[in-house]
Amino acid sequence: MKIAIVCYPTFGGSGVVATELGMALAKVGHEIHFITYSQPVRLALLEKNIFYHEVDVPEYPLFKHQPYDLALSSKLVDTIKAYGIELLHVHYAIPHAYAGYMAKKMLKEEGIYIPMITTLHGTDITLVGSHPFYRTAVTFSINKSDRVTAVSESLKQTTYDMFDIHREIEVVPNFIDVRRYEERATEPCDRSLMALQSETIFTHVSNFRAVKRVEDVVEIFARVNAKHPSVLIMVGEGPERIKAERLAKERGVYTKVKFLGNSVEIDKVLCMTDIFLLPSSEESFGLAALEAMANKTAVISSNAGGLPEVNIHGETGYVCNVGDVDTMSRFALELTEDTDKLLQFKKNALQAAKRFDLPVIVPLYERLYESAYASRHKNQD
Ligand code: GMT
Repeated sequence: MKIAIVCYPTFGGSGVVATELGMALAKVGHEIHFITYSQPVRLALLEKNIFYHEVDVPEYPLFKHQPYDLALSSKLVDTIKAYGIELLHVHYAIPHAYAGYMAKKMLKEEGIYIPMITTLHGTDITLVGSHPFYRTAVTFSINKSDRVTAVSESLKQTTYDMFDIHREIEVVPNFIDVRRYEERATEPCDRSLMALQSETIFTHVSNFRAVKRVEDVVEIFARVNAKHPSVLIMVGEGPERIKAERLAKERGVYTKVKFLGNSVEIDKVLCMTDIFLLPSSEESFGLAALEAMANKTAVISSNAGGLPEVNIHGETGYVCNVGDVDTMSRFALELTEDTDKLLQFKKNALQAAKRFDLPVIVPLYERLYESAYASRHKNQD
């Protein structure tokens, strides 16, 4: 099938999922067209069946805000016609589902029927989409999509709770390619690059937005480190990084916290990690936790959103109430001191990650595409 994928190309879970999905679909013979404003960070362009079309938004002095959704819908129509694309999959409701709907309507005028799948990723619903300035258009474009998916049961329920949605939302979780991690397992994982033999390695990966609660990460680490010497690796960039650095200084652990920025070596970091910390106040799924688990890392997370669907309390790590730094620190210390349990949790983490393996999840999208395509003439209101 010829499929257009629209996503945010920058570092961030929704773009990563969309890119990995497109690359996996291309490998099994689908023709994939990424339509974004810059090249997605994880996209390998020189691969069979992969095409990339950049959306350009020309500047004009009259505009206070550049009309990206207008440029995107135009680009969608032109690309879909030029390449004979059969289906559109938009990731992140804002503004992609809205622009996609406009493209559909324009194409219909020319007798071209394009089904649109919208995948909801989290903040497009919980943070941005529910804002009163966006809510009406987000509700409309979700209701007008041919198929809607959410990345967890939790996000599906939240969407029904927050919006007036009168259509089916299917859950298709985030995924990882377990084989890729298993192949790499033979590569040496040099912990001595980051820590002493006796130290436990903690890691956090995110875009350092307020929802990630990066100060909780530093606080948990500082409390553990006071009793059991450890190292904390912080991967990512974002507005809250400065607060995390400040707290690390105040708590006297600055030299033990390594801020790596937007690293392209996340897997190398995760491979040497013992415990992954994700205390988010909102997390529709927690792809970062899943990637950590595939790297045999125990996870201490909050119970926000879909995290309890990924991290299994008492088996792959611990799940605690948002902001309960006391309990998270207690569990973290317990694992640093009980190496047998830590080892068991790390093994369990990989097993649990296999529930979300690529060969399990990607066919769910393919089935959805097939059924949407088969009924494309019916859903063109
Ligand atoms: O976590 C972020 O802030 C990035 C965000 C995104 O949209 O790029 O991630 C969201 O989508 C991911 C992929 O579906 C999920 O794994 C993340 O849990 C989700 N983030 C939040 O809900 C905060």
